[in-house]
Amino acid sequence: MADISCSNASPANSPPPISAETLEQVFVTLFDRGWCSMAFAPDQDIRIIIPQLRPGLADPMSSVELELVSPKNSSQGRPETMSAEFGMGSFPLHTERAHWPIPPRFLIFRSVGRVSDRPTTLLDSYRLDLDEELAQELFQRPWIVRYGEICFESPVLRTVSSGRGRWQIRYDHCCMTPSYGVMEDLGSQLESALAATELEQHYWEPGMVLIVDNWRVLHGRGTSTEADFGRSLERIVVP
Ligand SMILES: O=C(O)CCC(=O)C(=O)O
Ligand SMILES: [Fe+2]
Repeated sequence: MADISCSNASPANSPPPISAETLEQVFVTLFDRGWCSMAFAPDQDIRIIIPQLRPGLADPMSSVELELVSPKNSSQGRPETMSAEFGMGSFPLHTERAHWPIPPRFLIFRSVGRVSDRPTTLLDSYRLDLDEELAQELFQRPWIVRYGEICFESPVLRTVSSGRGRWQIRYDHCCMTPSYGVMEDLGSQLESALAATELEQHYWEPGMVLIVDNWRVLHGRGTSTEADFGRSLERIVVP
C-alpha cells in the first residue's frame, strides 16, 4: 500500500500531538495524490486539522459534525443511505454528498473501532484515461441528481477556477443519472473508465486518520471476510 505515516508510533505507543510541520508534509501528499493517511493521537479531536486544510472556515470545531460510521445490515441502515442499499457488502465508488449543491471539499476519517480487514477504496479521478469525446460529455452533459426531495442537474466534471486542480468530480451512481444525450451509454462508459483505473485500497490500523480530497478522489468501501460490525470510523465532511 502506498501510504505515508507521520509517526513511527504503534497503536500501543500512541503518537504525540501532531505538529504544524508534520501536517504540512501530509498536505504535500494530499495535494500530490488526492489523499493521505497518518497516525494521530487518540485524545485529539480530528477537527483540529480543519483550520490548516480550509483556512478561514468559521468555527469548524462547532460547525462540523463528527459522525460515527460502521457496517450495518440493510435493515439497520437509514433510508437512502448506502448501508440501507448495500448492507454489509461493498460500497461503490462515490463522491461524498454528491447531492449537496457543493459537495464537501474534504473528508476526514479516523479508525476508532475494532480491527477489520475491510479497506476503504480510493480512486484518483486525475488518473482516469478519458478519450476526448467522453471527457467532453462528462463536462457538458447534465446528470439528474436526485435524493429524497432534492433534485437538480449537474455535470460529472467541472472546471475549477482556482488552485492546482484539474477538475472537480461529482459522481455517485446511486443518486445520479445522465440526462438524455448523443452518447446513449454515458453511464456505462464512465463505469468502464473507472473500472480500468487503478483502485487503491486503504487498510486501517487503530487510530489512523485518512484525509480525502472529495473533489478529486472517489471513495468506497471494500469487503470483509467477517461480519465486522465493530469496524468503526469517525467521519467529518469539511465544506
Ligand atoms: O467505510 C468506509 O470505508 C467508507 C464508507 C463511506 O463511503 C463513508 O463513510 O462515507
Ligand atoms: Fe462515503
